[in-house]
Amino acid sequence: MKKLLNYINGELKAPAGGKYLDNYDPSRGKVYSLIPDSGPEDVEEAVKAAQAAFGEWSTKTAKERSEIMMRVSQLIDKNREHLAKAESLDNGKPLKLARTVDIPRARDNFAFFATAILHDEDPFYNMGTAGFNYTLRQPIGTVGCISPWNLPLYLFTWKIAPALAAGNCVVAKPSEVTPMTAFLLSELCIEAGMPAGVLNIVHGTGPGAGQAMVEHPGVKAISFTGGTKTGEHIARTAAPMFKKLSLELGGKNPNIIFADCDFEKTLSTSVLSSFANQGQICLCGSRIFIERPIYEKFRDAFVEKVKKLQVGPPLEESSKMGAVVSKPHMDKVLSYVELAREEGGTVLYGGERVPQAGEFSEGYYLQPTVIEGLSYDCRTNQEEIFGPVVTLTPFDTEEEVLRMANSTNYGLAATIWTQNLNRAHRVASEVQSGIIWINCWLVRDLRTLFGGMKASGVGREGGYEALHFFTEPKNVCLQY
Ligand code: TXE
Repeated sequence: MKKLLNYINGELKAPAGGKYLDNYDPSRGKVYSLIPDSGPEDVEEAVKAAQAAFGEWSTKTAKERSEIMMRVSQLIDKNREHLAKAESLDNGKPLKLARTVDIPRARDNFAFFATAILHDEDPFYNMGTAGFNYTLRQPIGTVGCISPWNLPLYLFTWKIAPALAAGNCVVAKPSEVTPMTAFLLSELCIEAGMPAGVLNIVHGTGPGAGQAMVEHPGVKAISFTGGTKTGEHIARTAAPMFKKLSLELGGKNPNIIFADCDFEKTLSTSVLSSFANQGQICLCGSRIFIERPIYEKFRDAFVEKVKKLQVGPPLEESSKMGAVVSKPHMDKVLSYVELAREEGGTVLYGGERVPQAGEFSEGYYLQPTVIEGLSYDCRTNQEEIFGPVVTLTPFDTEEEVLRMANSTNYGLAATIWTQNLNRAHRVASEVQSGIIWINCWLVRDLRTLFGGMKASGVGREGGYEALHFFTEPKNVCLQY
């Protein structure tokens, strides 16, 4: 059984306490590797290594840091097939998705921030004879990056890359549910010649290694992506220590479809925005609101398309959906389908496990599920399910759909489908979401800001927002 190792001070090493956790292959429902169950001792060693490496790393020129980070990006690209297979096996997502989305984005995360630092500018305010002001941005020091299981390497590198590029040293913890590609990244960093201690990867549970990172006085900032409940807990721990916090949390995103939309494009994209990655993307549109004149036409066409989605083993080319990430998560998603029935919903399609043959018979496969007939304010429509489940709700007016869309505690993403651009901009300004797509979904430019409001998080990632999060700015005023 493969045993993963921590990456501390440039070396791959076992956890101090010698304890390991089972790591499951969700497509077979079987343990296929072991990961370090690290604790405070391992985190302490990682923080010490980061602190020791900070002086040299932070005083390298942007070009020097950029070159090392570009080597990591190139090695991710060179090993992309191996990384994609590892990601698919670890998370349960179709290989095609890992190959076309997850791994290329991890490569691009490193490349984007490695080059962004070669071009960034800071303000200068001239006061004439009274002098002038300049903004001096400096790295924070040792920072913590904690990431979730849905887009493992994609989100892990999206935190680590800007932190390193800005001159910080990092202690990072991937989700214990999907640790494999983070471990493989360790090996690539060693091959790339990343100096010892600049990046440290400590595997383990949230309450174990994660909590120790958040509590450690040497970790000066935390960038976290995960559940809202966990984000709340981390904020409570870190706030009294005045650590900088970036929290990317859950979502319950509205997909608002007006009658004048481009019907075919709306239909095909909505199938994707509902069920990509088995609905395990914080940006998925899980509440679909359809203007009444096209409600039945859209509903029937949507269900017809959803029925054709092939759910199967992730490595099979025909699989459009793979397995959800774990048994507990599968049970959680199924419990919400039960709740929807209790709340008066009608399951138009799905709601059951998808039996698989042979070695996959114990995998965690769920049907894409479409439900109608629920009130907009019931629990099914208010709580994050984070699985292949969407609800359909008709609406008659813009005011009504905005009231329903904005009724949850979340505010991460929204999609708007209309060809009336006045209405598109009006609804975009009114909907309480931090990321809004009009007539498209998941179109991404890494320069753009990323994040949500309300219970979806605090702060923004992406582009210069990320580099600014990972630096401390000073205003220096000089009179001469
Ligand atoms: O997240 P957790 P999970 C949502 C989704 C999902 C729920 C829980 O609804 O069902 O969150 O998912 C670490 N101190 N999203 O279990 O528990 C943990 O080890 C420090 C939305 O993955 O929040 C992991 O590395 N760290 C999200 C990371 O936090 C702690 C994507 C996320 O774990 C910790 C994924 C602690 N006390 C889930 N407790 C999105 N917005 O994309 C846990 N962790």
